[in-house]
Amino acid sequence: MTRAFEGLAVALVLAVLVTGIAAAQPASSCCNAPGLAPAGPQGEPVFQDLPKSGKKCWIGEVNYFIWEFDKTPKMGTSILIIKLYDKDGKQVSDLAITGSSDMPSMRGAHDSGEVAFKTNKAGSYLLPVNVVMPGDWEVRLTFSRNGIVIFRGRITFDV
Ligand SMILES: [Cu+2]
Repeated sequence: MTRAFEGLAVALVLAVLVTGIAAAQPASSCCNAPGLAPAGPQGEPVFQDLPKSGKKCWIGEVNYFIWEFDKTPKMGTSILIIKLYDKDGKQVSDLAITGSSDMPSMRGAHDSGEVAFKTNKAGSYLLPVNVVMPGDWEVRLTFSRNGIVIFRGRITFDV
């Protein structure tokens, strides 16, 4: 086999692998990615739309979580609460979660930056979200295990 031909063969195998991964992970699907955090065409992180408050969001097959606000978000500070569970339904807190809030329609104007959730005694994750203007809001969530991002999702709401 010539060197050029070997290179082509490797490229083909890689293309098949990448296509296979992409097919298994439709960008529109939520919470069933098998522990992978997909990236967009430029390598930018992709935040999957999360189901409604109170619904299970699976992270691969190992964990799921449920999100809710302490009260319906309005002007001022609301607390975003995430309860993380293992596959058997036992509440756990062994992942690191960060959140960043902003208004998608005026991206960057109220960007909170990436802030780590804190856990309370019960092991629930808490993040204050500061709503400073009526309109469309988004919180982007990043879940990591041992410093490696395993899931990204986004919550949207209107105030
Ligand atoms: Cu605004």
